[in-house]
Amino acid sequence: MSGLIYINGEFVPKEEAKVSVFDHGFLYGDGVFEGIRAYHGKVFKLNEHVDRLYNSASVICLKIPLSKGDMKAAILECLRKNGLENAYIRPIVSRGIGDLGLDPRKCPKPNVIIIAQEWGALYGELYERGLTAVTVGVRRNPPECLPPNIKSLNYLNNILAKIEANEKGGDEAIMFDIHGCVSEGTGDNIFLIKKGRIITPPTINNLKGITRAAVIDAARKLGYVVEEKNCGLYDLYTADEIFVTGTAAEVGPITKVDGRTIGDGKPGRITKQLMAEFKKLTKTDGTPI
Ligand code: PXG
Repeated sequence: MSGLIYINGEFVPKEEAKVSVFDHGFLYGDGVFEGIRAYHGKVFKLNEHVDRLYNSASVICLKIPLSKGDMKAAILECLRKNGLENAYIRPIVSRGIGDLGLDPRKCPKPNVIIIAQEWGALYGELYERGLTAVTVGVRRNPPECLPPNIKSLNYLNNILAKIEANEKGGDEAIMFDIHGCVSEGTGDNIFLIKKGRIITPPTINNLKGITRAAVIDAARKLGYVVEEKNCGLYDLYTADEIFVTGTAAEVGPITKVDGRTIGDGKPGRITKQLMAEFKKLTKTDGTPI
């Protein structure tokens, strides 16, 4: 059986998986979600993703009507029901049905949805060649307005950046915060390497990426120095290597930024080592389905 979607405790065929037009997730982007992967019959970093989902929900005062344990069980059940071993999993919790006013108090019952489907490598042959990135004018939401740590259903900030990158012919956008510090990509965190040291922005201005944390951990275990510090446009242009990390992107090498060649224009040595290390982790780690 394939194409079964979990909605509020039931599994329904995807053609019948529907939510109301009065759901505030649809009307206002009021809700949270996660993007998780399963590799080789195991869910990668399941606990971390479920923790982040509940943290995102708690910041927007959304009470998920399921315990974390039940949420994990539902995710695993969704994979089993769909016969998936390598998959992308998207749990979504929306504010639920309300009226045409934005007040969340009018929404008594959140909707909990889990979609699971097969998914391959996001960037295809670009893992060998390297991605072309472009910096964009649109700035990442400052924490004072909407903390970028919340994985919310409102991705317009990132979508504006993606539109700009598409216009400029980039595979991915690099966003800055309002102070001119590098923030992240539209759906991934960013790392620079300079003279053998690995640098990534602190998570005040970006999503606390789970792949980011796994890669930092792996790099430190390999003996690399990893620094979490702010960097700017100059640091990008003069980096020896750049890569992005994300559940979708995995570890993706960037070989060009705004037309400047990074390093020798090929995925760098340390980047390739971390790509291999990450692949190893996805083979060995995870919660069995
Ligand atoms: N920053 C942002 C803004 C993201 O959306 C990441 C960083 C990386 O976080 P993780 O925890 O995944 O390492 C993300 C994650 C999609 C898709 O549909 C996007 C993400 C994950 C999965 C799918 O484009 N973004």
